[in-house]
Amino acid sequence: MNEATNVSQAASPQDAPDDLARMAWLVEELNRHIYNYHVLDAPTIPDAEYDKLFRELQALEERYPQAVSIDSPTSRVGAAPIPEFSQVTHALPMLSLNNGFSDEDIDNFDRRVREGLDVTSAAQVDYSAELKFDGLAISLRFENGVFVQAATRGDGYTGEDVSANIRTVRVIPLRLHGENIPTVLEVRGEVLMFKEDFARLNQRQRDAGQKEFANPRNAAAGSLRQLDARITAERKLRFFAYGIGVLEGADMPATHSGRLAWFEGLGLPVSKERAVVTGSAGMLDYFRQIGQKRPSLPYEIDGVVYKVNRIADQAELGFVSRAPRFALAHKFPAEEALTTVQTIDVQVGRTGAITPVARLAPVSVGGVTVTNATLHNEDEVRRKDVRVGDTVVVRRAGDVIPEVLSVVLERRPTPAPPVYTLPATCPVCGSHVVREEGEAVARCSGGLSCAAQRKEALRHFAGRRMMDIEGLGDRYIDSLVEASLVHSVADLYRLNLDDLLAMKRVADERDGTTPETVKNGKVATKWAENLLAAIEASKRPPLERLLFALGIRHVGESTAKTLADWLGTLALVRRAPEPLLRVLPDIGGTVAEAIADFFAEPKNQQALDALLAAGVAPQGEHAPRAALRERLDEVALLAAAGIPKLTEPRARQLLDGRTLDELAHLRVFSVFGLPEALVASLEDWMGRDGHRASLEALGALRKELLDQLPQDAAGSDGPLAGQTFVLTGTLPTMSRDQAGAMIEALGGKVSGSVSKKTSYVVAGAEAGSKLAKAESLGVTVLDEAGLLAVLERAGQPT
Ligand code: 5U1
Repeated sequence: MNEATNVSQAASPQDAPDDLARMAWLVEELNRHIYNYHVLDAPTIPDAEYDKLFRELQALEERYPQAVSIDSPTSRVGAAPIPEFSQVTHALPMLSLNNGFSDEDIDNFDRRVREGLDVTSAAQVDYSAELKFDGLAISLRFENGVFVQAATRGDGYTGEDVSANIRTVRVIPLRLHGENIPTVLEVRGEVLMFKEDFARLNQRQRDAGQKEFANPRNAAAGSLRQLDARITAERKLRFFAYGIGVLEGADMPATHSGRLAWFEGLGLPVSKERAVVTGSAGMLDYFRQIGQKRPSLPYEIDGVVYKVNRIADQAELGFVSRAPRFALAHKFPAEEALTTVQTIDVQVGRTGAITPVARLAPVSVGGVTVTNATLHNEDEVRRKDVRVGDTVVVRRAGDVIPEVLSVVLERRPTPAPPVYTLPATCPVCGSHVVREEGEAVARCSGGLSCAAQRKEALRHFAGRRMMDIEGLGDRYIDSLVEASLVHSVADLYRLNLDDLLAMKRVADERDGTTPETVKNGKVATKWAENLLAAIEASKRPPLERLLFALGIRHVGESTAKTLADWLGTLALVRRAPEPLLRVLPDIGGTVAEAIADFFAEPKNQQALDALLAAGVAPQGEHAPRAALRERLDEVALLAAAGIPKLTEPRARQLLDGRTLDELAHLRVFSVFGLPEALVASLEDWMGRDGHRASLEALGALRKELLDQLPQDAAGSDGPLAGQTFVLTGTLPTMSRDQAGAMIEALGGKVSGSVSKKTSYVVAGAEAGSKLAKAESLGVTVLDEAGLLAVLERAGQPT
């Protein structure tokens, strides 16, 4: 160890103020030259002179290791290799963008924006128009102007810490320029590789007999995700900034275009190919101009991005699911290529959906080798008449699964191959394949007895946005199912160390991957202990994640959230009848039916009971939202009961002071002045499948809920009547839903957007634009403790 050498060589900084001043000057000077050279493309000193200054700084840093500056350019050569990337939770999620492809999509986007902003039909909206870089999204964090961390996008919520790699990217400043530096700034943007740097890298790879990269995007990703940052330092990566995550301690321009210009002033690279355009005509014009320029750009783009330019308007429009309503990616048409179909297989999905897949002679489509393409469903195969042996056009759009577009009939072999038909039985479990009337999709009827469906259900259940069981990847899931160790999701919670070790032994033997150490009698157990710990740690999910994890058809993250938010407990969700589900916001007929069908299936209820018995318990359950009271209107519930021809006005006419319970006992419907067809429909419906009993049960559940809920949700009653709260960010001990339920229980109202009329904004960690808006409007901001104090004062026992 050369610690002793270091000590003897190192000088004390206090003894050499001139050296220290020189070091500081060199750091600043060299960083300025790096910026001029890499960002402005306008070098101001010869390379040899730069190298001389750099070596001088290196020598001084060796002498004064305690005085090495955090933004020293010597740190850009790459740190020593690390064993793995650590995880970074994004303070604000890194969202994705909705896509548009046609002129009509852009017109519709503009129309939705204008409607959302209540802009009159004649008025136009300004948009910031930018390039959609074909690279990797990244978040850079600067504290007091100094670069401290870089994280990949990951799943949008958690990414990987690639700080050491990003340090090597010369165009990224290690210290921001200028005055008015924020205390915290998270810059979002794209890391990419220019076409000429990509060509040079592939030449080097060829010369070294190493694998070439398929395209600049893959090269950029492969270079950034190097555990040895010295390799990243050898690859020329670039960066363009396009957005802001967290910002503290500085004012920002009120338009997106202003912010991009502000970024430039801070020394961050921003593409010059940007513009502020007006209305959909302006957007389409920009798209065409960029389309023409695209081949001559030094980097690859896959479209352009439009963002509503006024930040206040962006805040007003907000987000839907994981994408902003104020932005749209306008993608260039997908790339296409010709190849032949070698065979057609089928895949079995989580819900048993059978998808025909064409296995193709490998072909490069836009730089990526494609060997499989989806044929969607049987009707699509028939419509396109795809047959084994055909020459077909395949299309790849971004990271979407490639698809077969059409058949080149002139090249069909003779004699013509037979027309494709879907297999009658599931290739995995042998159960019948059934296709219900009116459905495009055929399904394996094996349910969870089909290993393919079990595996897919487990994959979904364990996924990061569901139960988040780290380490339970595809290979282990396949092996657990194949070894019959796991039949249902609850079985995961009964696994022990011996099960996992046995499973791995079988998997390794099957794949021929048994490690030498195992052959010599040594068995590694750490991975299995970690996996068991991860399974254990997944037992307390928020209710919405558990609901999403169950894999109910049509229930994505946002529906799961609505169910958890409005109904509050698993017990209520699992017994909620379809009409009750239908009156919840954003839950339509198909979704409500799918949820009710799922819970009507005894096997699913048993699987859920088994999960609870295994110790899985949703966190943060709470009483139903007080606002549910307004939705429990008997007319709305009856109209949502699925009685053919029964509209809401007719339901009102029919009820006319009666309760649902009374209605369920009526025998004659011809006396209410209803149209004949409706009377027939009512009589028919009431006579079937226990409908009367379900109506009765709906009436009883309605009464039960009304008894539990506070009298007035929106607040003419209760101590918080007339007060509106907005909840934002993560509260330390309770979920936003729980907090909302407590507010509503006292007659307060919970709203999603901040206005001058908002009484309080309750802000937790990582609160975003709502907090900023509250501050700008002078609305009182509370933390969790402040909220509890308000509730206590209002009479809530906390
Ligand atoms: N130019 C640009 N690319 N891009 C990608 N802007 C931009 N903004 C993005 C993404 C994902 O997202 C925010 C609008 C959420």
